[in-house]
Amino acid sequence: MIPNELVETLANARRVTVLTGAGVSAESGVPTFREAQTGLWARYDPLQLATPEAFDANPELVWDWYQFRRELVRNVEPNPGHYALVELANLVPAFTLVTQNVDGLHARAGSRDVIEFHGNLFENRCAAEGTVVEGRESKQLPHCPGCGAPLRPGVVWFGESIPAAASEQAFAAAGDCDVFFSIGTSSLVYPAAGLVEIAREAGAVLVEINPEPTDIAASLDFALAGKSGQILPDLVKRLGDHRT
Ligand code: BJW
Repeated sequence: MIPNELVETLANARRVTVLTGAGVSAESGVPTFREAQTGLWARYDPLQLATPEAFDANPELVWDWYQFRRELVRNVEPNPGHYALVELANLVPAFTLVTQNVDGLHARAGSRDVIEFHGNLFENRCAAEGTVVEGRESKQLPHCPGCGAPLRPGVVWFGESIPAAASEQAFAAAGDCDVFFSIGTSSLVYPAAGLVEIAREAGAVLVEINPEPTDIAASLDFALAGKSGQILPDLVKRLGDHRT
């Protein structure tokens, strides 16, 4: 399943950059972004809800959706894919983990310095000023103690800019790596989907891990068709065995 050539490449790599998406949390029980929503939220389209326009039109509805997702994520655990990435970081000289996920599961698994490209589900920001507001967890839509505007989750919605530091660090890491992994992402949402192109221009070996190979899979060096919670632990074991 895992080609020897990939293990060799990783064993000789200086810098490895990994981009993860919702598929990495799927085996923890977090639905992927484009998966059909269930229960109360089945009739809503996540592509419509994850927008500033939806929040402006109905902040209570959007707040409720995020409260539902916060509760869901609080009740799940990182899976073997998350833990394998913690180990991979220890097996290569330099490692950068960029995630599009807002669930914080990489950090809960023990990954350090995770670049959260689309923000964090558990952060609250003032919708008017953009400032982070601590300690306002609430079932009902809370308001900014400073200006009274509604608070919103600290995530990046469609049409919004990626936080500057996260964007700079992620593009720098993609542009200076020997191996670039794209794991559990549909590679449809930009600018995150552009990171692989930056890595390609830098001459990196490109690897995808996804049970449903994406549109870009055929143009990559390795497309491993399978679940990240199975392939990543195997890959880390093979790399560890190769080192000993
Ligand atoms: C498994 C698995 C298992 C299952 N193991 N795998 C260029 C071209 C075209 C459009 C644009 C462009 N540039 C910008 C745009 C517009 C837009 C965009 O990309 N739209 C596309 C829909 C076309 N981008 C933006 O608006 C971005 N902002 C921007 O560009 O601003 C520019 C600007 C400049 C100046 C001023 C102002 C603005 C922002 C994008 C923000 C995305 N935010 C979201 C929501 C976050 C909050 C929340 O969660 O509610 O981020 S959208 C959603 O998509 C979420 C995800 O992080 C992101 C990516 O999704 P992901 O992770 O790929 O998930 P899925 O569900 O799509 O795929 C899961 C995959 O896992 C599948 O492939 C499965 O097969 C696989 N899988 N089980 C491994 N076990």
